[in-house]
Amino acid sequence: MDIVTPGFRGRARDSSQHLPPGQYLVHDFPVLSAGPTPYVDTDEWAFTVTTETGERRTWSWRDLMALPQETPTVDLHCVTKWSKLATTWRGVSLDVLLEDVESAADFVLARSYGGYTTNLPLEDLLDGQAWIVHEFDGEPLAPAHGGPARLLVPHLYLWKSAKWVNGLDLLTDDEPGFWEQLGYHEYGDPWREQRYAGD
Ligand SMILES: Nc1nc2c(c(=O)[nH]1)N[C@H]1C(S)=C(S)[C@@H](COP(=O)(O)O)O[C@H]1N2
Ligand SMILES: [Mo]
Repeated sequence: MDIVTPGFRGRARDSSQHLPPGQYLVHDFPVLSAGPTPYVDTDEWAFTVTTETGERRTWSWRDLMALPQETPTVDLHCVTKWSKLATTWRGVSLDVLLEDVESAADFVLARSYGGYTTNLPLEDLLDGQAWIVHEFDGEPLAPAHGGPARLLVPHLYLWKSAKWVNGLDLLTDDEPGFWEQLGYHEYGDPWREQRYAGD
């Protein structure tokens, strides 16, 4: 006779240990955009890395698709306090895209179609921590969530994951992006609750 109640196993999947301080769990996928959704055709889509010396490297959609693809499953934490756990994406690691780019820069300003920007240290994009993703949950990424492609940097608050990304400027000096200029934290680590400048 089996005396272990099946439901008891649920405890092992307690999600609270995956929630940074001040966050709550959601099961839907909220849309947060500071402006209208740009609709970018993949025929016209391009992604450009510009180094601190002005050298440029551009990938077309076809170029992006030809690179090795990864399928990361990650937790998302928005500064407005919702978290969504175990989301699955598909895209190209920034390690692959930046492999042949020569740079001594320490900072990055990510740029998007529509004009959004966000800044982060270059090292936070490397070593398997960030991707340019074009699928969510096995489907092409919806425009509202940043399709055709967005940056995904899940270890930082989600405003760092620029939707509709079209380039990275590699910079010697840090430069605040859209939300960072409006008082949000320059780094944005959810586990240290770095929501606003000075946190
Ligand atoms: N281009 C662009 N990227 C963006 C934003 C935006 O307004 N424009 N909002 C950011 C914020 S504040 C959050 S929380 C996430 C929301 O992503 P989602 O709409 O897919 O949930 O996108 C981030 N990336
Ligand atoms: Mo956000």
